[in-house]
Amino acid sequence: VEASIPEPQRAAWKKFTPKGFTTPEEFEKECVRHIETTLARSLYNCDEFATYAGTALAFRDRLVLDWNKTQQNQTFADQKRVYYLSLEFLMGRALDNAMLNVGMKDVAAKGLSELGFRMEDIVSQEHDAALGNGGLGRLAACFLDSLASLNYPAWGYGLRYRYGIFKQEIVDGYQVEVPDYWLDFNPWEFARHDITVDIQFYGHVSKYQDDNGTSISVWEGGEIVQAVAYDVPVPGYQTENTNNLRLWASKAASGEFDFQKFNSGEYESSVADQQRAETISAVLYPNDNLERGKELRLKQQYFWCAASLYDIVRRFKKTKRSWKDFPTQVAIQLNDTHPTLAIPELQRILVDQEGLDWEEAWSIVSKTFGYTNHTVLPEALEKWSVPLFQHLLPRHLQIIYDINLNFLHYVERTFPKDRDMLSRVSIIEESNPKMIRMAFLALIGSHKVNGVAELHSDLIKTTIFKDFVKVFGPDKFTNVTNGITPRRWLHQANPRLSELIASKLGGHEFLKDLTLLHKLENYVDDKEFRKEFQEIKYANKVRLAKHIKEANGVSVNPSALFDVQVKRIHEYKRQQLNIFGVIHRYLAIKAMSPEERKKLVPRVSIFGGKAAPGYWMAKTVIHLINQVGKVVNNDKDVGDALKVIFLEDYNVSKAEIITPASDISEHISTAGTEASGTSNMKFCLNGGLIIGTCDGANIEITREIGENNIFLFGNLAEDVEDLRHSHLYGTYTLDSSLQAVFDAISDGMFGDASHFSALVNGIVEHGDYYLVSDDFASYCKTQDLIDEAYKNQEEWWTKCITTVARMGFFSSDRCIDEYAEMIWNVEPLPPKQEQ
Ligand code: H53
Repeated sequence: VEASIPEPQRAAWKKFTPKGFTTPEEFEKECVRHIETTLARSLYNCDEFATYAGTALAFRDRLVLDWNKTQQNQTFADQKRVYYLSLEFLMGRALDNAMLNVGMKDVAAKGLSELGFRMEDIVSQEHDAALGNGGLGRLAACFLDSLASLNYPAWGYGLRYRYGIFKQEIVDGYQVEVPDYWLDFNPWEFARHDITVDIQFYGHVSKYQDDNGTSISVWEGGEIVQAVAYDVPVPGYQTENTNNLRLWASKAASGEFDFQKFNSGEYESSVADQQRAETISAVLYPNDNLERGKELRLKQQYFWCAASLYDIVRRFKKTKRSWKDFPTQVAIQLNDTHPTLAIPELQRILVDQEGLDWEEAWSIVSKTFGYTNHTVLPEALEKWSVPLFQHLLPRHLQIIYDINLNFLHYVERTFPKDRDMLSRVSIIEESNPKMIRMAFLALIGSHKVNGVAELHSDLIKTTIFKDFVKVFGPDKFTNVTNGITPRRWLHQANPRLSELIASKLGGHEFLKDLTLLHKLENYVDDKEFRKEFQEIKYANKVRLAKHIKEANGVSVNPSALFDVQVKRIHEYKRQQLNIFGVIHRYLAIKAMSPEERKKLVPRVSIFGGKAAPGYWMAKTVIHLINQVGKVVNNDKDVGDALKVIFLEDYNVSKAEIITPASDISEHISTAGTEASGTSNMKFCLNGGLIIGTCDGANIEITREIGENNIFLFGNLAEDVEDLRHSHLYGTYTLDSSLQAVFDAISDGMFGDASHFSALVNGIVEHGDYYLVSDDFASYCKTQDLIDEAYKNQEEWWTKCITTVARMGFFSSDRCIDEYAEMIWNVEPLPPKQEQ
């Protein structure tokens, strides 16, 4: 407020507020101006990248104007805001999205063509913002899009990693990781060097008496690292509303860059301190659904939570309200347990710094937070060792112990006869060393806990949080089934399909209310519509085939059935089941006569996905896929009947090419292990069918689209425990066709068999934890059904079109409205109309 322009000068100011472009000529003018002045390039020195930069800067100008207005509007409206804390935001590219959201892509395309460029080439110059691993990070990005599009006053808070998820190269069939330095040119962020927060680490806690004789705890000593804000505008679709994503970067605190050392010639060690501070936000940990308990990761978490909370509290304090209003003004959503430290941090701010008493503070804290659980996999549940935590965050450890003590007292009073209950629900696991169970802390400190699909939300109540349902009652737990943004995953990724739908539905309204898709059912039998729908799928497959040719050097037939499994490589997602199925198919083809082979539905099996660098088994699966591809793709007997492709470096922008081009996609996790899955939704929305297990959101997709339109197979979640038991203690005989696959591998058909022995032995000798052998026969049978179904093209397309028409439920707009109503209690804030 102090920095605002005095009233008498505002007229002059307003006269010059930029208005943005609306015609191709105006766009060209802005684009050329940026290329020539901002970038200092010229007509004689302007490649596609420079033109991308000019285009991005022209659109950025437009976004910034909307963004400024939105932020001002939010400040003046003074209503409840939501803060989405996520260590990952897998945003992908921004330009195409920005152009479509402001409705100016056609204008820009025209302008670019007049300048001598093709839109496609320009858009593909952009480096993906890959600040995430997989589903969890992409969900956060879809949520930001929906929050902005639905006009919610919402902020995202994350870390500004200098290196996003690594780039994957395939060398001799093996994954090699290459660092992803993505910040050379990033026009989408604004460094706010004036918005910084000092973050403390290490040190010790001292107790003092204040003037009234009450004892206060003071966290002293240790070291300070500075958090610097970088802001990214998040535009909504067809609304001026443009929200903020604030990412924190770490830097040595000004006092810490030791001038003493510097002047006394210890220049190097002084620079080393600087670098150590910057390390905190340097890299994204490349694990998906796996936590490794590294100190630097804990540092990242605290750094980000403390900076974000400081910011949120500072904004609240400006309203001059009383603390009891905090939960009515602020909703904070914890994306998984990664931001759980925000809970003890807010308690610390309120008690140690603002002087509230414990109970009052805790009542505020536990009304503010909501916690989303995304997994029941034991290896993914975060636990921090108490000694490590004590060293890094001594005051927070005390606070967690006090939270736990109060909680356990309550449990003891409520369940006096159940002694074991206390150790089961304690935040502290009595192991050696003791561990802090972050999911329990997140749950105890939140007013709502949600899972991400119905089955998963039921499972958390009967497994990992069973006792907490008894303690808090069932109403604390709820479900918000995941969703995806139709703007990126339909309109942007599949523009022709989006236009076809718009032509039938009378406009693009369905992109804001996806349930309108149901009207497409009226066109299921419309010849013209069906023809166009098929042509679009074919064109998308041709595009992918072209990409495969360029990237892998393999020609694939676009008329073949494209069978796609793209996602992180993980044993529970069972890419091994898929590749064993491919080998089984290959063996069958080899055993056929040439005549029989001609009758087959040709198939292209497409894989993509990264393995965590330390996840040896996942890397073995990648290696096997590539080895199988090498053999199959070069086998003259096979020809078009089967091709096996591993697409390197699967990421958001590749997903935008792959998703619209699939006929069948695979979502085949062991039942009960995939919390939701979201790519299943993307494929269906683009008119692809699914082969899947009864897991995650597949179940709800089936309910919506109908059992006839999905290929389900495999054992159910409720049977998994017994099956695992039977592997370990029963007499289990391996399915004979899977045995044949293993024999082919051990005969060396795909190279040195010893490379794959751990993979095979995990199934044959070590209990087959993911139940590959139990589901193999039904998987193969279902694949045969798919071939049969594909032969009946008329029915096939009916299934595809019906599927698209019934996907309305899976928009992330629906999720966000559910969170807003059930968990956050926030209302949209429509943009102010110009006077
Ligand atoms: O989160 C997705 C789910 C998916 C689940 C995924 C996920 C991660 O990507 C990383 C960690 C984690 O605990 C969960 O695996 O099933 O769709 C979004 O909810």
